[in-house]
Amino acid sequence: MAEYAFIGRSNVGKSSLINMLAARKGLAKTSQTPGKTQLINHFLINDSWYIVDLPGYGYARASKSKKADWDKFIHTYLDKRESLQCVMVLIDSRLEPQKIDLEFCNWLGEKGLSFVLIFTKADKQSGLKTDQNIAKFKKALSTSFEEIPAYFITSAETQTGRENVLSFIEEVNQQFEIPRPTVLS
Ligand SMILES: Nc1nc2c(ncn2[C@@H]2O[C@H](COP(=O)(O)OP(=O)(O)OP(=O)(O)O)[C@@H](O)[C@H]2O)c(=O)[nH]1
Ligand SMILES: [Mg+2]
Repeated sequence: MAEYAFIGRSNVGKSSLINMLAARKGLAKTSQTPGKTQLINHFLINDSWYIVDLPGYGYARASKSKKADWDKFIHTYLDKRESLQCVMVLIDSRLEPQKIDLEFCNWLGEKGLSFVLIFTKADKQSGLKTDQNIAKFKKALSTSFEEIPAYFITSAETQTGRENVLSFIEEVNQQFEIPRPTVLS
């Protein structure tokens, strides 16, 4: 089945967004403390597609070897997973462009992986501030991308963006073809 990976800096709101999209509060475990999600967790939605919750990157208190383990584990998953349709990159809408997020987008671009941007926690500041930060992020990405990927503005608190993200996933699902095993003649 088609799957969509939700990824971003630790504490950006991945698990909260997943719960908001699935309309199930305790589905993915959330926490005020960064580093909550430690594994690749699959959640089956409508018996037809998967949301994938991943551990956050850039967790400042993780040891160097733990960070390296994370990189290997997640990069391998993203690079090799055939049913992965799109990487949903979560960016904190309150912040100016962060190097770690730009680097991660560049890595996805180098690997030729499809991704969209999701600007989270939009309830935390004015719409104007959110728009300014998005404009800056797009500008920073434009130095390495010819085309800027689609983006969404969300809030797990107010449910902003829920319909838009789900419609996007539904559209991609329509195009998903189940890989068929090759029959040897
Ligand atoms: N106000 C507000 N708070 C949010 C929103 N999304 C997440 N939070 C809060 O941000 C904190 C982190 O949320 P999580 O969903 O656990 O973040 P995560 O990205 O899954 O974190 P890790 O699993 O540690 O990488 C929690 O205290 C959430 O309540 C949002 O849209 N609005
Ligand atoms: Mg999490």
